[in-house]
Amino acid sequence: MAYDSNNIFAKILRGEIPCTKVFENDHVLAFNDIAPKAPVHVLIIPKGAYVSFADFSANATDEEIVALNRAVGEIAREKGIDATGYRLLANHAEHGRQDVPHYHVHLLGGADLGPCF
Ligand code: D5M
Repeated sequence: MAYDSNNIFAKILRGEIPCTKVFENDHVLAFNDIAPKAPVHVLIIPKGAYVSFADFSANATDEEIVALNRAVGEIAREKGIDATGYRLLANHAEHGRQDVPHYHVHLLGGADLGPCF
């Protein structure tokens, strides 16, 4: 699937749509989900144009992959959910019900999320 530069997260990265930013560095932006499913619901995205986990894991540089993973851990610590726990989720394509075609990790926590399956 080709990257669509008009997707919502691309617009957020270009500053065309506002977001509630919680973290940013050279490779990563993180912001609150607009429809939170938990007291903490942050979306962590690479700044590079990657459609999905499949695209990111195959084509991102090692530096980008490390940066995104380190950001997830750092944000969890900053949000104070490291000790109590959290859930990471990345939806991929049709069966994963991915809505926004720019790779993102959902970080959910701040309450008992219940069983995943
Ligand atoms: O999840 C896409 C997620 O993106 C979903 O939880 C809503 C969120 N979303 C959509 N638009 C926005 C804006 N403008 N700001 C913040 N969050 C947003 P998916 O994994 O693709 O199904």
